[in-house]
Amino acid sequence: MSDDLKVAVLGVGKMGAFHVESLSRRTRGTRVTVVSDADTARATEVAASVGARTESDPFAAIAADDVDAVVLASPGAAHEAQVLACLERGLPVLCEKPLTTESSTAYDVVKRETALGRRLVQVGFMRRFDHEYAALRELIGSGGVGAPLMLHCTHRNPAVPDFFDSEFMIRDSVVHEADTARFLLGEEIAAVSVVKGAPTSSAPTGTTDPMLVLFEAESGALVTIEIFVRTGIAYEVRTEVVGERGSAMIGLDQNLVTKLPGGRWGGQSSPDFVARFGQAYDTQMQCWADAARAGGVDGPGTWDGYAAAAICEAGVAAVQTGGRIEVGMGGRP
Ligand code: ISE
Repeated sequence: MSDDLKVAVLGVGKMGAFHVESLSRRTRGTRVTVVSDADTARATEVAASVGARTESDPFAAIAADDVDAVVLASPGAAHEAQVLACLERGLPVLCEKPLTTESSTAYDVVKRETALGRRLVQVGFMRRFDHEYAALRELIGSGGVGAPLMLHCTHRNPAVPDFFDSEFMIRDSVVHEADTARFLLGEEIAAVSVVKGAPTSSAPTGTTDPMLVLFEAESGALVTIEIFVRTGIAYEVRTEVVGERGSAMIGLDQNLVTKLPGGRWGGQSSPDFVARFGQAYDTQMQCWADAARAGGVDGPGTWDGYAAAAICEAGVAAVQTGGRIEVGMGGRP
């Protein structure tokens, strides 16, 4: 107990509250000591559920003596200053995406961490810890399908709030496909195009949902992404790789398939991303906590957060202009 990693969780909306539970009940060697949220009643409720204290100022939480490491699930606009404060204090941090809201500020974070000479920031691209994605990467890396030529990604949410417009769909949802593509292909994305089709009738005026996004990787490999966040059905995330010598697919919801009286046959789809990626979130947390106890991090880092931000910026420009936008990335500092 006394050797537990003492963690502050900043932001306890849906994701932050999930992380508090994970750190308190499912992760070995961790304890949530401090919870902070602009909604103080919410912070008090979540903190009380795990015996933590609250701190209204997130920077006071980062500076506190009873904090060894920080999980950031605060709004994206708050990340830059909070991550920099963690770097300043030398604290390992797990930062939910986005690393920062602009690629220029994400690059500043990359430079600041590089100047420190040690990796302290992990970005919450949890799919990398999902066993299906890990298996697909292993297959591709071992040459199991030959050279990968195409990825086909399907990304569907059952419902989202009205503020989720076409640009937000890129920044909040397609961002995962940006990291997935880089993770699976092992290379950078060079250009992004977006084709807007007929919107579903439940999309607010001015929002094109669904859209088709195309990434061109540096090697020329192509990544197609169907992004559709108001299907009204279920949370569905599938990825297929097509290589020179075979193809492979993940995300088929094939956990339990039943045959029941009355000729009913079928399985159960996931209602949301926490249900679909619960294992990945918990595995991510355990890996991060183990590395944080040793003073570092082990997973996607600031460079990955920066690359995803640059790809999304190109994606947003593609939504706005209808053109093919090259991804502008600086070199590694
Ligand atoms: C949400 O914010 C997530 O991060 C989920 O993983 C993603 O699938 C969903 O589309 C986003 O809205």
